Amino acid sequence: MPRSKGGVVARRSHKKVLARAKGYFSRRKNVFRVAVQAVEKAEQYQYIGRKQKKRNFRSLWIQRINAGTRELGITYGRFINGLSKAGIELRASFRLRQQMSLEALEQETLAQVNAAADEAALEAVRVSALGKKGVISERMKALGGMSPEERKSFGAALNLLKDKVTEAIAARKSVLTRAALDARLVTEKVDITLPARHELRGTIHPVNQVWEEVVQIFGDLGFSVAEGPHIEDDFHNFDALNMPPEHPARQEHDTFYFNEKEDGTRMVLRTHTSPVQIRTMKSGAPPIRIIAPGRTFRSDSDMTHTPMFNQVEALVIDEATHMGHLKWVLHEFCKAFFEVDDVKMRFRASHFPFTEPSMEVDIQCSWKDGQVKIGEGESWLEILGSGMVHPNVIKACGLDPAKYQGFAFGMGIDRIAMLKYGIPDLRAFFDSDLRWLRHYGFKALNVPTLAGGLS
Ligand code: 2U9
Repeated sequence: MPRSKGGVVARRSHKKVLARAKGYFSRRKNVFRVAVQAVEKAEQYQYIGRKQKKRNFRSLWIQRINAGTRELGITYGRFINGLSKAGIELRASFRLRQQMSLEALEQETLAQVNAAADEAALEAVRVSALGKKGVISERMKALGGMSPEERKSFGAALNLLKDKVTEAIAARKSVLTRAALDARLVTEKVDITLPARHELRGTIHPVNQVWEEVVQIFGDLGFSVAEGPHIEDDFHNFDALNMPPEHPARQEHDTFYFNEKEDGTRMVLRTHTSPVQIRTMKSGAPPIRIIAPGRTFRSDSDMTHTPMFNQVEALVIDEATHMGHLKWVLHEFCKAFFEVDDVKMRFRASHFPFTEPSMEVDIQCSWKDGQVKIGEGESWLEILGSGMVHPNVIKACGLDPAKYQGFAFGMGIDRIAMLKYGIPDLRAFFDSDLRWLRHYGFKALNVPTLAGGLS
């Protein structure tokens, strides 16, 4: 580096030299000589390239501060903030230095972005630049310790840099994503000659299938579907149905009762769907023409009884309904359900508290090789109970039995499913055995309709 024109001052008075070489206070000759040398050396460093040297020195200084603050576990930004809080001013030239180094930072970061070979590498570059502790983010943090003017200019440059880097990352990302996809398309091939994988489909449970069939048939006969709660009170499950407290069906061992409430009453798991008809009669005026399919519960378990079973009951109430209507509806139902042209039916006198007269209904069948066939032969099979609704029941629902009368019947959905589809053991219905379900189940899309066929 060329020396400044000033050069070494050749001769000066002792005093002047000593004043320049602070600290050398002595008259001794050799001390004076050392002082002269010190002054000479100091003045030799008045280079023309002093500014550049200063810049280099400050750059080094920034790096050292950075390294030092990181070692202490604090960020550069916090350090600068701390200085500012402590009232220590940093010279503007130092800030200028920071601003100038953004260009280098930009070049370096963009080079890294473009050199990223895959998405993971690109993400690493993004984190190191824009992540929480990334170089750009750290500089952002340092803005807090600057004067408003410095913050304005340095902040604007920093934001510009951030935008450039973000854009470059996005552009590189789309290139890399496309390249990754292309690479996958080259290596991954779909072998369309492979046989299709067998799809395991569930089946419709026979109870649901029969339920739908029954709804279809009665829907066609003009009935609508009514539903009600599984947990009932005594009135809807027993009292309104003309079942006095001493009736055997109300006994503890036949019925699932809940614990007593504070008022001494207790709820019950409905033992039949009849409460649904009671609720329908109470809430709407006749004519009534409903079926009530649903779950019912009784404390019973053997080959033909399960504690939960499904029933469908029907109720028709009008001013002139009679037993002829009941017989016709049941005959139509049996023909449609068992899919036969005709079937003989037998009405046997019986007793139910809620109907008077009451009848159990049998249908004609034949037995061959242990298999039952409906609509032929000389045998009879009981399939349901029925009757004309008891006047006490009509009265309990707020209707006048002198004006309204009707019929009702009930049957087990599970039972008629067993009969129609030759299923021997009722208990298997509720075992959830997949082999059983696959064997007796129905295809999901074969929805039963009268037009398309029930089964
Ligand atoms: C109201 C009035 C009368 C419904 C009826 C039967 C006869 C009957 C059983 C068949 C087999 C139930 O599933 S099963 O155990 N049902 O025998 N049910 S008459 O009578 C009613 C219902 C509601 C208001």
